[in-house]
Amino acid sequence: MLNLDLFDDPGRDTGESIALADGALALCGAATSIADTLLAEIHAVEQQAPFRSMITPGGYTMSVATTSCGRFGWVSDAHGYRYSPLDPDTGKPWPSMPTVFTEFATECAARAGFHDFLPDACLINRYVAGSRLSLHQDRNERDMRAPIVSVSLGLPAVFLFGGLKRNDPTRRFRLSHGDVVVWGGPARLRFHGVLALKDGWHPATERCRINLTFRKAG
Ligand code: MD3
Ligand code: FE
Repeated sequence: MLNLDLFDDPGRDTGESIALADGALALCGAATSIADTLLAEIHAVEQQAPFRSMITPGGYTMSVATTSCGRFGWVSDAHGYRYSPLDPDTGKPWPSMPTVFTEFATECAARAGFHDFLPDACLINRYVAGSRLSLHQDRNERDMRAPIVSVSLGLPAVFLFGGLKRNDPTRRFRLSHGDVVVWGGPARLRFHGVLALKDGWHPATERCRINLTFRKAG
């Protein structure tokens, strides 16, 4: 995790926690040792619920490919963004949330002061070179008191972190393999996005980046 507003700080290393803002805590490298386990579970999920590029309400095809697991999955189409208990591509429920996902998300949330976080949705985003996520808020979850826990795997990305209004200034952070960020409280509704992924190769994911976001959707 590197704040791109600052010069490189060799002190920012695995095991450190960095407050990015009030309510946003980065746990640097917290998922590194569990990454291969998480990736094996992601491969099992995608056998049942393949990655696909959703259509935005504005009619654009997303450059990020998504799938989900858990009681609810995130879907987007001409009607809007929402959570659904069924995968629209298969007509079946989303794959269940692997126990290791739930336990890891609960533990990370607790480290940030959010105790008893029990996610019921895990959105899995897959980026290839050029994939990006434009500035948005996550506001389709029912209970805004619950945080979102994000886990970055594979190639690094530049994350844009704005304010509560779309035109507020943004800061940039590099999210690297194994970085976990817990977003809650006053940070929960801040605008954020991801710049276009640069081409590269990572031993864990080869030419892509995968981001998990654990949510309480229902
Ligand atoms: C800040 N995903 O799926 S994770 C998303 O890297 C999403 O794929 C990005 O934004 C990704 O909605 C960013 C970091 C993140 C997730 C949720 C947030 C940051 C957040 C919610 C509120 C504030
Ligand atoms: Fe988001």
